[in-house]
Amino acid sequence: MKTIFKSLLAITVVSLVLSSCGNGSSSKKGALSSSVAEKVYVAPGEHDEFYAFVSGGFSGQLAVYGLPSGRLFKVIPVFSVDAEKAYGFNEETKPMLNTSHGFIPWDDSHHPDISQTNGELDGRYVFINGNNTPRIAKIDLTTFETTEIIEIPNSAGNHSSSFVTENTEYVVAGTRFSIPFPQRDMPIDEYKGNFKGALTFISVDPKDGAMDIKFQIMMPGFNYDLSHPGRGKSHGWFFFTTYNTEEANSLLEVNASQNDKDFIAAINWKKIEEYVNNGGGKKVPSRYAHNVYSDETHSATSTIKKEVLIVNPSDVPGAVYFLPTPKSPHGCDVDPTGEYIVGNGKLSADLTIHSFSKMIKAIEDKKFTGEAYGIPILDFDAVHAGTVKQSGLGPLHTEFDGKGNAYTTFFISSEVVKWKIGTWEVIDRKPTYYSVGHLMIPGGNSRKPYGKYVLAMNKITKDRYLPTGPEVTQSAQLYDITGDKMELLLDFPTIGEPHYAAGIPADIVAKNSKKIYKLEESKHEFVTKSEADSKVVRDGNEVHIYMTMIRSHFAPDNIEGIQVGDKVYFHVTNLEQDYDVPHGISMIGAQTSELLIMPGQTETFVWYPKQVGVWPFYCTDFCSALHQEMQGYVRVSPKGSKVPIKFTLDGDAVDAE
Ligand SMILES: [Cu+2]
Repeated sequence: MKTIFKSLLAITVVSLVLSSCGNGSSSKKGALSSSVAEKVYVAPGEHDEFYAFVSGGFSGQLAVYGLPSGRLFKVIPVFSVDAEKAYGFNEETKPMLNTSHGFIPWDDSHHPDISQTNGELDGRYVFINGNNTPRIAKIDLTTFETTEIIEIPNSAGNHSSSFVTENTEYVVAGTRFSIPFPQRDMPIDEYKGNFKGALTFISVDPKDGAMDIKFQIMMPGFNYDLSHPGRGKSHGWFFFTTYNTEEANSLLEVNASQNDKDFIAAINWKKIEEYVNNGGGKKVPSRYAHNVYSDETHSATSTIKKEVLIVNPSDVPGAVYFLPTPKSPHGCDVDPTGEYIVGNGKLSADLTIHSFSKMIKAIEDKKFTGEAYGIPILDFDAVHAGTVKQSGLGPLHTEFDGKGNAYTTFFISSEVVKWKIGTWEVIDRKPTYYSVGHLMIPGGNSRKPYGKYVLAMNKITKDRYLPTGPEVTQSAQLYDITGDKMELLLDFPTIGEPHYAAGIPADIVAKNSKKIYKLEESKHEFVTKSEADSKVVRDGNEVHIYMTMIRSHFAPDNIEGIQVGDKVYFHVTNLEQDYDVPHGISMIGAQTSELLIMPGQTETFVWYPKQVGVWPFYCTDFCSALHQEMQGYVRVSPKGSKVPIKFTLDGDAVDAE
């Protein structure tokens, strides 16, 4: 074992040194050649061909880039508060970050996946997982906003998530860490046999996209690393890589690398769905939050759910099998035809490919070599389709171009390797700068990949950009894959860790993009639909300001009668009904962020005045030539003062009562 680690380490060092040296003249030639520049140049005012939704990793967000330009369009806040957009700061979105552990302002987001119809990208939603406090989020691609988050109970390190089946019947989440089930106070060294791994199938309503946990399969206490749905002939199945089939609970780098082979778990979810629909499974108490944002009320609600349906795999014969796969497999990828399941053993130099047809035959012929916790282990030779030999070091993930080729990343040898499905021969390899994790081909998770580009997402950039102190950017690299050989076109920096991405032709999404929220349709509890309706209302020590904003003033803009110790709600409606005219508002001393309010939208922040005086507020989004005039004052009197509530509308003073 130790020798393997030492030699891997030695090769890592050598390859990093080599790739650093190679970063001189040869790559400059590539990047500066005019034909390459033309391929990524999107002229001013023109649009990119693809959207790329790139995970922000430990930033907890999702970034939207254009390809091939690599231009950043938007950072969509998902699992982390975002002061720029007031996500998690305003009263409307705070419930989105509620969990069974209370309000959680951050998470680690990893794997975006786009909704599908008939195995093809339909561009309605992007789903993404939060690893740390297990959650799945849904982003609506008409508004590019997070509109639903569901917490995953009985789960931890939610890593083999979030991947959709070919009609978006389910978005699936698998636990990385197994934990006691039910969760309880117990000695950690009694892990083996007592900890369980939950694989969670979240149904997605075909009409409105509403998510709900349909069932959880309670698997043996392995680590479930990544997953992919079957498609085409294997639609109805889902595949998960496992590691730590040793069920070690300490020093996993050694203790979880003992078995020569771990497994890919093959789950016949259609069979389990049928079992559940016929009353199978057992409801068990589990607390988890389900948070939904409504476009009608511009507000989110959080509901704590109390039970979940658990399925024990040995209760559904024929639904779950293990495919032996060498050396702690990480990536688990299914080709566009649904026939091949690629398992990348991260401690192996080879890629192992299983055949779905052979798997079905082996199941029929009962070619088992044993069982684990009642789950049959299929004979390796009976399911094995082929091996890509000595293809690189540290294979992680594979994507497909839809033309019979696969592309696999190698973390240790820092490269993307192109190989042929069926002959398993390596066709091409190109270095990445450096230590690539995932890669993405638009539609690469579907039956119809758009095999024009591959995007490699790198963990280390070292000398690739101007230095910015000890912390330097992470990056993505774009390759043209239309020819036999891959061609590196572009490097661009990313936010957070560009963990994984999902890409889609822009024309599928752009036409549905919403431009404004219609004011007359707003059902926000505190909407103010015209300036004349603006008001200030005191209710005990709470004050509600119903405020409007339009170029270039607030109504009301002078408010008196506020007292130290009050809780002041600013409910602010943007009356604009034009595309791209947001306004912002911020209040001195407010312990929250600004609000950034889209046309027709209402948002709320709370201000606790602590000091007597006259305090200004202003518009934070440069909205017009008179943006600097867009301001107002709040007069704060001592607690118990006799100053009445008073405000100005259209320059005239109005008494509240
Ligand atoms: Cu403004």
